[in-house]
Amino acid sequence: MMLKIAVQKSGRLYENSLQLLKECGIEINNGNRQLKAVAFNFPMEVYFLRDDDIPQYVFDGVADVGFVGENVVYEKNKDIEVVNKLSFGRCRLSIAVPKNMNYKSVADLQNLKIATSYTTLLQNFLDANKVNAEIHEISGSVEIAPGIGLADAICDLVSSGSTLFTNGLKEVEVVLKSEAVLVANKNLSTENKDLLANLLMRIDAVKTAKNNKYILLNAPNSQLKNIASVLPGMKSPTIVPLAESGWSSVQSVVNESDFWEIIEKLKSFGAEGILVVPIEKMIL
Ligand code: PRT
Ligand code: ZN
Repeated sequence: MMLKIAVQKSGRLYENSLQLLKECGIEINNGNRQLKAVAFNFPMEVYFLRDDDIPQYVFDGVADVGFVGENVVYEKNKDIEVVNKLSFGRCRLSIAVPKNMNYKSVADLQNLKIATSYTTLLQNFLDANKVNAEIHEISGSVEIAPGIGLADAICDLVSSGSTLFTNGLKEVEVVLKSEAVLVANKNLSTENKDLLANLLMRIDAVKTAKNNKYILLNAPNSQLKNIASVLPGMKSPTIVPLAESGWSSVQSVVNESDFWEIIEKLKSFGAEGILVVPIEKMIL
């Protein structure tokens, strides 16, 4: 039994997809860029495809699962399952207009001609906002359409916004926020469901580890109660006496999001020699 996974063959998702598999302990040799590769140490076969084709291949069962952007998943609208968000490939599908246009609300799009490669998502957005506009489908270089008189506005992916800026456009509506996701066929065999569960457990361990840091510090024993109160740890902090009497070493795990706030409090309670270490895997 093999779990067949579809990965973008080149482009913005390629590196991160292979990196994630690697961090999950799954090694693939794609040195000479074949279309298909077998993992050394996990029953997995990797298919390298154009991202646009991945939803269809997963729907047909040619691939069991795949890494692809939500923008592609929802545009293609195949009956497949989104099983996990992957925290890379973040972008948004947005509507942009020439920067000198006096744009006040979505009603200003009425009767405009909008160029996009995302006709389904754009049509749904316009319908939801009761706007009538002409959708002009183009497959690439959407951002130049207003400049050459092909359209009045565009609907395209944006990340930093610099492409819009250099083309004299401004972002006015967000149609969809997107990141890379793991999609799966809805009729997997029992064996492949088990392999997918194993893969998901590994992905979660990698993601959780990235959101947490291991912290070690020295603290005066008189302050241990205060210090323990701000350190959650997996269960509770580990406290070990130091050779120097009256002092202890405290070890714990803290979340990235409240990291600096915790450091401030620890310092105010007299913590010294604070070390912060990345975590490779974290299984809760
Ligand atoms: O050959 P293939 O069809 O597989 O690749 P592709 O050219 O269709 O896709 P690719 O590699 O460009 O993008 C793959 C996926 O990456 C997309 O489907 C998104 O899910 C995600 N992603 C994240 C992006 C961006 N950020 C992004 N900025 N995809 C495209 N862009 C483009 C955008 O279209 C525009 O041209 O980058 C430009 C805007 O970037 P900024 O930084 O100037 O705003
Ligand atoms: Zn594509």
